[in-house]
Amino acid sequence: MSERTVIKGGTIVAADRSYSADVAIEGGKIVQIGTDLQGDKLLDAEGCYVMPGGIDPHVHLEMPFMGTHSADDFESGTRAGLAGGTTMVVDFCLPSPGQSMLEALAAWEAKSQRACADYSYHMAVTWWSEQVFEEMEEVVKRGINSFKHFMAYKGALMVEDDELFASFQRCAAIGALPMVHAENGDVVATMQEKLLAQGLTGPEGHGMSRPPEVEGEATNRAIMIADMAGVPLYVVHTSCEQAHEAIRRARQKGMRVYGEPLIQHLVLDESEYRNPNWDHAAQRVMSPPFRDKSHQDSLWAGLQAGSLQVVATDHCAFTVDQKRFGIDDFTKIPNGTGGLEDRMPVLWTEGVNTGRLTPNEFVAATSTNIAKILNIYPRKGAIVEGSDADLVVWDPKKSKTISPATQQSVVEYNVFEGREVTGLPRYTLSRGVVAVDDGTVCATPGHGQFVKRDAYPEVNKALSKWKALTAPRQVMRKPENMPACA
Ligand code: DUC
Ligand code: ZN
Ligand code: ZN
Ligand code: ZN
Repeated sequence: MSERTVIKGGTIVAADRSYSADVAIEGGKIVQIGTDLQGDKLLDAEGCYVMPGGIDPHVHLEMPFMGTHSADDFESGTRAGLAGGTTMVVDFCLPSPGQSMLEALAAWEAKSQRACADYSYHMAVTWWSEQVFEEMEEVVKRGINSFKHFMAYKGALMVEDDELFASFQRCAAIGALPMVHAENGDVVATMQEKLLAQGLTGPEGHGMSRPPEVEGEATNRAIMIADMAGVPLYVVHTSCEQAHEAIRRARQKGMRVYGEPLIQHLVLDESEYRNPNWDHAAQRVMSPPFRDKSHQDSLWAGLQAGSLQVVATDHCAFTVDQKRFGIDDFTKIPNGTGGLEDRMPVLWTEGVNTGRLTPNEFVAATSTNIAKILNIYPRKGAIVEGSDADLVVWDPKKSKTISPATQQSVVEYNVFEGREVTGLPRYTLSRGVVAVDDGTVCATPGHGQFVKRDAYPEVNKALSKWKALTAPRQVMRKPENMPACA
């Protein structure tokens, strides 16, 4: 018989309620929840919350991008996640324009072999053709039920509106969820050119070239196109009120639109780009850029009201030297920041400890809502018998100051550096195996497994077809049959 681990004396915090109970684990699964449980191995959760492990729905590990590769790979990335209580990541498989999705998928599978925690992929639609149309169905069969579209990065990853519409309709037909990076890529490209022509080459130009209007417009456009295709929509890295407003309005009309703020946008603002130290500013360059503080209030309000559902990181870390590719031209600074290790401690500190979120809402935003939206609930995101034992024993009193010296990411800096956080894992368990023990990461490369995410069930598909375009039902009348005008 397999070893039985029992997490003892904690308070279970689920998305819907909190209660005191022990949790017994065997064979990587939760097998019993109750009081006074016994086991071969006991983990003390006295004074702690026992929560579903975090799921980060948006990371880029070892991704070829802007002439380089993001610096954290599946090993360092998942280690970072585990250190901060995140037990699953969803990466983006990114075919280069013209490349087969299945070929790109094979490359991603090879890169994922050293993952320390479970993982899944979203597939990016970076170009459009008959082949892409055909391959999308095969991708879903392989357990990837979401497709990401870039509305920005003109001349590289960006897709046009006709391609978006075609792909969204395809998603509707095969039971997949479309996602968008919503920024108007044409406007961004024009603004970049203008700023560079004026001699503005520093990182402050990054934010100026991508104002909130650029994101609000693209978010609204994607929502309307999804509505016409009759498919739900997931908007990644919602960073501003303009985008949030479009999502709020759509939801109020009954559309299934999901919004994903990043932990970076919740707590960091545009003043970072005016730091006189070039490296400091460039290290914060990501898209969408950091906004002024008023947008943070909007994002927090969205999490409280439920108009925004999940918190992610878009973890896409680059080293100091990689960032310096853009020393003479801000458009060449690789876009991206880290955050995998810090998402949960920072959200707990700034959300729960300030009273903005309840512990249950924290669990919903970091795990349960994500599992539901991505169709892996209750295998992930839940503490119920039969679920994977991806768990975090969370010590709400444990503190640290965030520092690159102690982080798992391979980059030399951290955008949250110097921030004090209170609320950290005592233990993180990946399918029942202790991967973090009081700050020490003891994760095993290769332990992580691919999590298949099935196509959405018929009932969800039917519910989402609120305005799907259908063929006209009425046959055109011949002139001789037409009734006279009144
Ligand atoms: N934005 C980033 O900052 N990095 C990766 C991709 C993206 O859209
Ligand atoms: Zn993006
Ligand atoms: Zn600095
Ligand atoms: Zn991203």
